[in-house]
Order: sequence, then structure tokens, then C-alpha cells
Amino acid sequence: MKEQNLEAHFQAKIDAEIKIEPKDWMPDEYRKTLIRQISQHAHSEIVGMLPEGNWITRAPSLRRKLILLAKVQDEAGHGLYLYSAAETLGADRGDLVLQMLNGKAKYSSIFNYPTLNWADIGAIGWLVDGAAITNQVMLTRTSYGPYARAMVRICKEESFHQRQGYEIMLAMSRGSEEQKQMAQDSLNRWWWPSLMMFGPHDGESSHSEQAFKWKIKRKSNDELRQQFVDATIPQAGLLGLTVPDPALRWNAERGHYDFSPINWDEFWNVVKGNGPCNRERIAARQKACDDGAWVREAALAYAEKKEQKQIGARQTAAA
Ligand code: BYC
Repeated sequence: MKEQNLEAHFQAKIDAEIKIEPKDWMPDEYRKTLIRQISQHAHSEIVGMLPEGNWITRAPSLRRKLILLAKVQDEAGHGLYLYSAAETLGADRGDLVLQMLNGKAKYSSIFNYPTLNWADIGAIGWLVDGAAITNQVMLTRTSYGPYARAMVRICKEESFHQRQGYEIMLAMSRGSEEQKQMAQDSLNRWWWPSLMMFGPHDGESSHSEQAFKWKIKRKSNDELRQQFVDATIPQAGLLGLTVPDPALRWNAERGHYDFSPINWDEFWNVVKGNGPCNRERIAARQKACDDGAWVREAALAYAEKKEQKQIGARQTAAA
């Protein structure tokens, strides 16, 4: 088929809600966009282990420690499914990781904020995983098959993560005055960065238009952000906590909550590498990469040797 026909056939499949699979023809830009988004998503899962991992040794009870350990381990699993999904598009995992380490590839802005106390573990589960699910439920219907299928499993796990975070916030907000204040302080610090997770305003979102055409995205950054705000405000009410936004109010005409403008200078500053923890996060990932180099070398050498053995055995059998 000619390039033009291939493209028309590809778009017709997308329009008919037929998933695109790894061996199907796809435009280079579709492949590139997916590798960019899926790999950045994978990096976010892996870097996202750091702020919470920081509290595993200091969890307030064995029960909390077990739950947090399992959650952080789940995030590692999400990163691995997503790197595998990117590999189905021909990307090399080592190159993708390098792009994150040298700053060419992004990861979610949210993970550049510090976890100062135990309440932050509750706020991350409740707000950060809550925001992540809002975005990822949409991605279960994304047009690329392996990404959509990875999202189904990831969303099930994220939903448990969100509940464990909310349960921590519930325990703290029903605890001593000091614990309630800790919960309020962590909501104050995580609220705005959580809203920023959804990305720039629709008017500023460079990739959205094409991503809609290809059904990679099905809801805009602002739509998802609004959906998250509408779902989360009543949850804050149940906790007896105050969302740090004086302009927040129900707008009966729109059927949504109105909220204050987001500080986009802060967002872009963090995205450009100047957030409170960007350098620390990249240094931690670089160290993990360096420390694990011998394991990767040994695994590759073993795989090569095994393959040579199999080739040798096949040649002997054929002779
Ligand atoms: N942070 O045109 P736009 C988790 C970038 S982790 C940094 O709207 P797009 C968890 C964007 O990449 C879940 N950068 O882009 C883990 C683009 O720059 P590039 C993380 C951001 O792709 C551990 C530029 O801004 N979720 O759940 O159409 C513990 C223009 O943006 C951000 C995902 O990764 C940001 N927040 O839409 C707990 C979801 N936002 O690439 C929890 C998958 C935007 O041209 N990703 N940028 O250099 C997506 O759905 C989309 O990529 C986004 C952005 C909605 C994030």
C-alpha cells in the first residue's frame, strides 16, 4: 500500500475503535508520541517510588510498613509493564532510562516535592494516586493495545493505593490535634502540585490536538483536572480538612467546582529541573543505574551464553 493509503487505513482503524497492535503499520509520529508518553509514564512510576520509599523504614506500625512496602513494589511493577509496552514500539529500555537521566525525557512534576512526615504518605496515596487514576482510567481506552491493557491492571492497583492513602488521612484526621494538623499541613502542600500533575492548560498543551485525533488521549488536561477536583472536594469534607483555596466554590450553573488559577510558573520551574527535589531524584536514579550495571552485564552474558549453547545444540542435531 502507498504511504497515503496506509495512513488512511490506520486512521480508519482508530476511528472504528480498533486497537493498534505492535506489528501494525503506524505513522512515525504516532510511534514517537507513544514512546515519549509511555516512557515518561514509566519514569514517573520508578521515580515515584523515591518519596514514599523514604518512609518505609519509619512507618508507624508493622501493618503500615507492610502496606507501604507492597505499594512501592507495585509502582516498580507499573514501571516495568510500561517499559515493556514502550519496547513493543521498538524502543530500547537502556536508551529510555538514559534520556531520563540526562534530562531529555520528563517524569511527573509531582515527584520533585519532598515527603516531610508520615501524613505525606497519606496525601500521596489519596491525592497523587487519585489524580493518577483519573488520568489512567482514560488511558485504559487509549488506541495502542499494549498501553491500554497495561493500564487496566495498573488502575486496579492504583485504586487500592488511593484507598490506603485515604485511610491514613482518615486515621490522622480523627486522631490527636497534632495528627489532624499534620494531615491538614500535608493537604496544604500536596493540593496544588496534584492539580499540576494533569499538565498545562488545554491552550498550552502542545501534544493534545494530535493525541485526540489518534485517540491516545480522550479527555483534555483541564477536563481531567476538573473531574479530579469535583471528586476530591467531598472527600476532603469527610476528612474535616480544608482545601487550601479561598476561591473554591460549587458553581451550580456549570455543575462543577470553581477553583483559583494554578501557579504555572511553579509548574514549569519544576518541569525544567528546578523543583525542590529534582537533583536529588536524578542522583538517586543515577546511583541505582550505576550500582545495577554489573547485574545487567551478568544477565546479558548469561543470556548470550545460553543462546550460543542452543544454537550449538541445534547445529549438532541438524548434522
Ligand atoms: N510533569 O502537551 P502536553 C503514578 C509535559 S505516576 C512533567 O499536555 P501530553 C505514581 C509534557 O510531557 C503516573 N511534565 O503533553 C507513581 C510535554 O513535554 P514533552 C504518571 C509534564 O503528553 C508512584 C509538555 O509538558 N502519569 O501514578 O499530551 C507513586 C506539554 O504537555 C507534566 C502519567 O505519566 C507533568 N505533570 O499530556 C504514586 C500519565 N504534564 O513531553 C503514583 C501518562 C505535562 O513534549 N501521561 N508535562 O517534553 C499523560 O497522560 C500525558 O503525558 C500528560 C501530559 C497528561 C501527563
